[in-house]
Amino acid sequence: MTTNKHVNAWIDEMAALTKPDKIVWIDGSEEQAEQLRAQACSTGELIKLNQELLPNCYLHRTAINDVARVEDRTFICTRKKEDAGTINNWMDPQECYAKLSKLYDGSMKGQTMYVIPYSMGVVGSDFAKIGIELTDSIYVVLNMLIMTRVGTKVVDALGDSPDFIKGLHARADLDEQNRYICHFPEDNTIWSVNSGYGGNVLLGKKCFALRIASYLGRKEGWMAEHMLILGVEYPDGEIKYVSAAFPSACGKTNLAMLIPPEYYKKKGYKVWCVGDDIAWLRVGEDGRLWAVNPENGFFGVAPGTNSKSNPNALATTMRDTIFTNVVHDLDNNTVWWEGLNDNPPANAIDWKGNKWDYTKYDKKDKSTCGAHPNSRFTALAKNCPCISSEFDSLTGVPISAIIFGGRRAKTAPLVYQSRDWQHGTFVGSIMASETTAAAAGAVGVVRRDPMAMRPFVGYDMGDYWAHWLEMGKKIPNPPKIFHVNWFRTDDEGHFIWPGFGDNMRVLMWILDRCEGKVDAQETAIGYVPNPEDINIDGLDLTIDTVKELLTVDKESWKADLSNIKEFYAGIGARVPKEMYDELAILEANLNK
Ligand code: GTP
Ligand code: SPV
Ligand code: MN
Repeated sequence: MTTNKHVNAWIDEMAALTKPDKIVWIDGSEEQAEQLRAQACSTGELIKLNQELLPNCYLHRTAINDVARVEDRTFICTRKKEDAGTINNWMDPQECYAKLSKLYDGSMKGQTMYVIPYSMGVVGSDFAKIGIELTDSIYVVLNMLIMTRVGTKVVDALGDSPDFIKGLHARADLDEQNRYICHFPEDNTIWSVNSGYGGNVLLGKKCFALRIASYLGRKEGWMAEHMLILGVEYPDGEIKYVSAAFPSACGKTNLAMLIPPEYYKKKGYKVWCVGDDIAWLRVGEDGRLWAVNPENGFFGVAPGTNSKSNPNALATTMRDTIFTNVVHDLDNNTVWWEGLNDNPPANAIDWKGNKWDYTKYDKKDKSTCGAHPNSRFTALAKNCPCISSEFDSLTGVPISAIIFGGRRAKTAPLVYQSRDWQHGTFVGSIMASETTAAAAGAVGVVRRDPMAMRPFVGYDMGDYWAHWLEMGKKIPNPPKIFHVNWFRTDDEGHFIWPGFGDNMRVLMWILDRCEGKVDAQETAIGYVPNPEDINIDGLDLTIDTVKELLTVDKESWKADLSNIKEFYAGIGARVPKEMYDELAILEANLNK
């Protein structure tokens, strides 16, 4: 398929190691994809769903021990340990290659190795970067065909260049004890073995577009971030764009596709989705920060997605979609998940492949769920009703505001604004959130997740903050930086803020602030809205509740300080001095 000697030599070497019976190039054609779907259905790897109700949709179930990213088995392999930083797991590259080579050795015997040439970003654009993933999994091939731009056009764009990211994936035995997701940023290489799940194996996504790309971005002067991108269209047709970083399963897909509340809809406001998970950002010639979404589809959380919470996401999944680990409704050969509606199927198979009795389903006991809490849909961006006309733009979109956020039951107010870029970087650095099912491990524990990049930064976290500060100096007209929290709860543990589409009310305050159209109160942590400036027209919510949502409780912030200090100390020597300066300002403000 190519005469590129770098590509061919590498494939030969990987094939000699994994020993597949056959090597098949993925050309991006519909004929080939269709043939692979048929093959996967014949072996049970995929289940073809009701083609009238869900055209070109399929269901896949992963191994029971393989349902989420595995952060404790994810490694950054730099020659110097310090360069991987204290937050990342590290292995010496040579040691790691040797260790994983044993696991890969002969792992594709009797199987086919698929070669997936893909581009992150529009093929041939200045933003785009090319990867090649080798895999023994048709499921991975079919997901990559949705999530990235794949095929002959990518091979042509690469030409004879050695500039591509080499990804090797083998399912091997799906052995948890020997599962490894390893990154070699100094060699442009990713090795993944013993998993068949999402972020562990779709190597263009977290592995390349965040871990490797964040490393490249620092070297080359741009940023790779765990951010959605959306555009708010005003009644006069002008569109303003924001990007937002929330940790995994904290609302990026939902915000990116939000439907405006009646109040705004009637006036003619619209919201357009550019991306739901990853943004690559560069300084434009006009001195603003410009963003593209390097992906081609959405790998979204299924549970909780319904016609009220996220109708656009639901509509996107009605065709050309692969569902993973959701409930199979046998009566009409469709899918179901918790939070889709109140009619769980009576005749159903759960995510583990067992008969599922919905009458035993108890909302409070996750082990009775029919769909895994981290079950997902892989859907094409172009099928999204609110996809932005700039989705395929070569230059991206100009960003007015960057928004950080997390799941905090108390402490963080509904929204606040940082004083400037440096303070905004600090606000990102102290982000914290309750953990979710997107990663293996305990759920609901508060942990620091700076810029939502804790699991995804490909180098030292202190250096990463320094890069943010550096970038701030290079953007003559930088976005303003905000922090939001949709997840404050009352004493009974109910969310106070309605969230979802109503988050637009907060976005409008943010955009008004960017244009200096609205005042704010200066508090210890930054600027907080005057309660009457959050539009609650049509909401079943009083101004007092808004006041409550906006309170900055100094005592709980003070309690957070010691945790922040510990966290900074753990990151170590490379935390920039400016971050400690900001910490000192926060402490002084809280003690005033
Ligand atoms: P990743 O794909 O893992 O990066 O997740 P994400 O950040 O895209 O999160 P997503 O939008 O899929 O939301 C995850 C969960 O949070 C879902 O169960 C949603 O229903 C819930 N959620 C999203 N937005 C809101 C909100 O505004 N309020 C509340 N209460 N829940 C929300
Ligand atoms: C996340 O966990 O942030 C995801 C899903 O977007 S995964 O692709 O598995 O990383
Ligand atoms: Mn994500």
